Amino acid sequence: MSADEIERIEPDLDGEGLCIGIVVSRFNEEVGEGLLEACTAALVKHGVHPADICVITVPGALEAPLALQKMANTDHYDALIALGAVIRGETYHFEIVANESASGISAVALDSGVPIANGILTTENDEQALERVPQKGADCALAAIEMANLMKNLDED
Ligand code: INI
Repeated sequence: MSADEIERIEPDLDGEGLCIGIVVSRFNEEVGEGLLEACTAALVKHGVHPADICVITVPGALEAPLALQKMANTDHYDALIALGAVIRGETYHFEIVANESASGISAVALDSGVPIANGILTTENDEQALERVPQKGADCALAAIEMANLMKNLDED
């Protein structure tokens, strides 16, 4: 067997025709809105039509999994994105919020089969969160597009 017989599916970052749902936590609103701006700019830059993007907001990161589950179950979205921030600060239940929201988001993706890019930052303070906003927002857009195209590609086989 020669190496060129091995099938390899390359990342496809063309967002044309994809429907993307975004859930934003309002708990740390400045961070959430910054992530949303960076994320939607990257989605559009990669070909996603603005009319194919739906944004909803939830009070906090703990509410994100249920909203994502509802969106996933519509069968309308090719990928979903969760945005927000869990900031340690003075919050004694930081670990609970951070861990439960992350595991809830993973569970929704695995149960529904709809890919979810997790852009819920977990940081020590506001400064760290704001610093990560532009990169994380754009990274989530690309992860959502790549995974949506990968799922479509694997479904075709
Ligand atoms: N929600 C967040 O999105 N980020 C946080 O930092 C946070 N802290 O620190 O508590 C937070 N808590 C709220 C939580 O997500 C729920 O909205 C709340 O418990 C009501 O269910």
